[in-house]
Amino acid sequence: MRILVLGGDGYLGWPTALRLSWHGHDVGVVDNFARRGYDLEMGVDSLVPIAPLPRRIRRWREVSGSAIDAFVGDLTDPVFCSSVIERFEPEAVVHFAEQRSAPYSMIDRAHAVYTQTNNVMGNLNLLYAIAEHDPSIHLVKLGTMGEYGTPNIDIEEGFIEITHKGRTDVLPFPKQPGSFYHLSKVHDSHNIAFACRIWGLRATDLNQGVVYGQETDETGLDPELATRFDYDGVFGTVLNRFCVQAVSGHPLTVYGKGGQTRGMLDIRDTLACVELALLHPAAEGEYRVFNQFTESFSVLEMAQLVAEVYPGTCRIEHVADNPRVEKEEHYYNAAHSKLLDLGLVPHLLEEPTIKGLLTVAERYRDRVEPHAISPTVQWRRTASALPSHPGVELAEHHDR
Ligand code: NAD
Ligand code: USQ
Repeated sequence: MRILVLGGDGYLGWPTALRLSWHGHDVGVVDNFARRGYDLEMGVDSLVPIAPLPRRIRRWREVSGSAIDAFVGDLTDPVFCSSVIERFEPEAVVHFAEQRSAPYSMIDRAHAVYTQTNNVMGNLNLLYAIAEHDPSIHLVKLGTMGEYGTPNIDIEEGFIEITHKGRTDVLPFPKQPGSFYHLSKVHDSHNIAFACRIWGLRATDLNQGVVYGQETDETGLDPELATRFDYDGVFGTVLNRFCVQAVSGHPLTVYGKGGQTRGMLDIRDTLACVELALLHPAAEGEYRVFNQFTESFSVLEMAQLVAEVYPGTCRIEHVADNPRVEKEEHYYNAAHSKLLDLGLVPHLLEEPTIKGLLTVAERYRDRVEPHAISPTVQWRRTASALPSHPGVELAEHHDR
């Protein structure tokens, strides 16, 4: 299959491109290096060093004998977006290319506007490019479990049957996202569903949970094939952060009570889920939603797991003043059977996986910037919370 991976220089896009190439697909990657730019803005870097995209691609050709085409440009540029679809002629597009940090989107007005502009506009340009060049292209779009929020009822996979005043319909599951970033994904989902309905596009919206892990079969073949590993207070995701905190002697930062429960998955399962969606495409005109996670844990449970597995001293600290506005204790039961039905065999969060993550963190411990660990972005807009982040002034003036 000819597959274009948008965001193919990122944490998940790069290893996905390698996996698909390893499995014999013709792969192209698209990226504008925005993610590398956020590192410069934040004054941090991936814990695991990552090679520039051209070098990664060269190394992959040497290691695997397979070529990956690269297209450098911005999806918010409609001309670029359209020309990439026209030139590569993909049968499927995997769309990872968005600003994906909730805290980054909550820094201030400029970062919220940037996040929603980048994500919603890029996705909309892509829908037009597909509709205009080849509506049979299967769009596999990365959404997020955070679109649903934490309602006090079971979460279904995209849709819920509702009976209201004696009439029944199957409708999109209600969305209660918790950041301007998560909201951008809700807007994307609506736009994709609409494009499927009016233009007959085919799309799979993968509502993915929080990803952990860093190594995959293919990235492990050579250090220059490594994918990034974020641990900082803005881009680091919770379990990856806890492992880096453990090896650097920092208390594990559980925000508030720690009863926040999230769907989680191993990075290797991200690759498997995306490939399963590609191999079993949506039908013409179909907009379908898969909840892409394998297990649920509360934040405190994850901290306890890391503390139990880490061989040294490890302290859990409840950050009393949770920087986010979120429920710290809540009901959580989300369906996630569709990918299992397609054959997903999950990697579960067991001791060897946590040990593997701790080993990666230990290997690069000298690169940890202690100043980057604590959370810096406040969800609340109070006078005392401003200015919340060193990036604020620059971004306010330039509007990115
Ligand atoms: P990432 O930031 O590492 O990768 C995204 C890539 O897209 C980056 O390389 C960035 O430069 C590129 N990009 C961003 N905007 C672009 C644009 N306008 N044009 C071209 N390229 C652009 O993020 P990730 O962790 O790999 O996440 C990938 C996707 O998966 C995102 O859409 C994210 O919302 C979703 N997701 C991630 C997680 C997670 O835990 N990492 C969980 C659920 C969903
Ligand atoms: N948390 C802590 N301590 C920390 C970091 C986070 O307690 O040091 C808590 C947060 O308050 C939150 C939970 O852990 O309740 C998850 O936070 P996170 O930063 O790991 O994840 P989140 O902000 O939700 O975003 C990440 C990815 C995003 C993706 C999302 C999937 O960055 O791209 O969409 O996970 S989901 O959470 O299912 O929406």
